[in-house]
Amino acid sequence: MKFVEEIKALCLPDKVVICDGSVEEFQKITEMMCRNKSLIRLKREGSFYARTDPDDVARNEECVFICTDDEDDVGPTNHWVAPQEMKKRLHQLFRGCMKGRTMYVIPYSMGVIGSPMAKYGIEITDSPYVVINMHIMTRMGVAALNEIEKGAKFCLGVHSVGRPLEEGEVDVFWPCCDEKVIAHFPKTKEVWSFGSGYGGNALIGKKCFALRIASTMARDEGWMAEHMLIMGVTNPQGVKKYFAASFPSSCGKTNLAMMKSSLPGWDVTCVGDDIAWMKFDEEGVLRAINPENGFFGVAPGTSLKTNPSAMRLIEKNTIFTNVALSDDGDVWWEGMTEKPPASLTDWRGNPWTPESHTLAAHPNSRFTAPVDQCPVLDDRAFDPEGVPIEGIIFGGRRSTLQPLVVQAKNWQQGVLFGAGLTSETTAAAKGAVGQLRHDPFAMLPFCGYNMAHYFSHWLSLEKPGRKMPQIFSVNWFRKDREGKFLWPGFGENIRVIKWMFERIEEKVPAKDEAIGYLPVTLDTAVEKLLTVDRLGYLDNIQQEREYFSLFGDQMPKELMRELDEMEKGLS
Ligand code: OXD
Ligand code: MN
Repeated sequence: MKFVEEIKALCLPDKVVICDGSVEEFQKITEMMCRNKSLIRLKREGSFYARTDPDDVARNEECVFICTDDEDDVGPTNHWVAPQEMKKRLHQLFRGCMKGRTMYVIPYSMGVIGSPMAKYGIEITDSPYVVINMHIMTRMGVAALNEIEKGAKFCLGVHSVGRPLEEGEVDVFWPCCDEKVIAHFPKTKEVWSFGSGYGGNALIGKKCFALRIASTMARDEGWMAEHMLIMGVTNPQGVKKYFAASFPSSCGKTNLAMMKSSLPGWDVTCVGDDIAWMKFDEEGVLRAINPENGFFGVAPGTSLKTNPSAMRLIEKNTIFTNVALSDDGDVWWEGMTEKPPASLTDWRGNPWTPESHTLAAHPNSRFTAPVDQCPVLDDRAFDPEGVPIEGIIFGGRRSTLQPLVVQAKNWQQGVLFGAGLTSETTAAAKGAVGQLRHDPFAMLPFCGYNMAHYFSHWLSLEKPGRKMPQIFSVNWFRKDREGKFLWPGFGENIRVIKWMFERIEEKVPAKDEAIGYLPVTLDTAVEKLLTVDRLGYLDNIQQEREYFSLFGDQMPKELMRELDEMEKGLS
């Protein structure tokens, strides 16, 4: 592979390893990392612990660039740099950046190898942490390389932590660099990521390829690459429906995807928790796959109460990053147990006790665990044709206004639900937490092209003969005046899903409101969550208008008309 030679000549690593994806390879790298103290073997079977540099704990949205010939192609919500200019900067940054390190070449597949919906990638990295995470998160190694050698197209990712080692220099436990750049080239399907080892920045298969680059491919080829979980829901009669649900980062996708239903006879099974690739088949059915092979989940808040399946998922073969370490070589995080252990080592490596005034685990600490260990894995999770999606859910973290659940009256209104998604920011990205921001389709950090064109793409998917899924919006996060959550969430969310399921079957009535269809009643305790705050909504519409004006004349007229209709209905 000529490009490997070229990248080697640019980055000047000491050694090149072509990864085969084997268990032995995983063992060899983890052993080497344990020896050099960048990884700690845990008491849990086959599990490890990594601690990052305190400044490399989340996605760096400010450092993400989309490089296209025409600036209009990326729109006002992305950072644009001309390809030649970015390549010049990258060549300076990457020159000699792997000195003293090993350069790993990782061939991988997103999706089951051979699936008509699978796509291939090669990530070149100097981070062994990235290699062991890619082992879990993707289908990597010989089989993927075979497909590429047979001629399958692939996305090339070049990644460096950006910290060359001088002769004889001892490495730090988490090498990274203050200067970070994550540059995407949709035309050539290339990603160059420099300076960070954090998952969302460094595991190129995930956000960079499966969302940013894939969204541009989906636009060109008529499919969808979405920041969505995929779940199966079975009712007491044994009828199953699949839903895809879009929530911003760290808003409970993993919990919803593995939910333990509180309603007898209703069951949830998991296909994926973060990304969905979806395409209408010849019968007009929307088919979805989870392109990932692992979960890169947020640890804090995960417990036997909130997500018992996730707790079982991570019992073995899991990499934990930035959680707290217990004295007996296990892990802990806020929310795992009601009472914290008497003594821990925190995510920064300092001694910690319940009297400490700091968090033991970083709020964006993570677990990386294999999909096939999920105890509620759907029996069609690896179906190469994908599962049929009948419902699409949009949800944000909003303490006010947004009712518990609303059903869109038609596809167009549903697209407006997605476009108008706003949510309070979380620790998944660097920056302030808890600030309300527009996050259309939960894709603000992940859409690889002009968001207004993305809205048009969604609108264009509705075609005669297609079985369009029903679209819903939900909000589990409404609070009362005292700041207490009004809805119990977690396993109780099944009551909302049941309503959606039965709406799809046209079995339950609904209140017809300007903002969509609402449940007549779910149960008296939630009445407050099912009323429409007319004035609040009118104000919200103004804010949406203002936000959409950012896109100027690129904004699809249909969505603006939909907004006008809603406003008229509320006045
Ligand atoms: C993730 C994210 O890691 O959205 O999934 O940040
Ligand atoms: Mn995500």
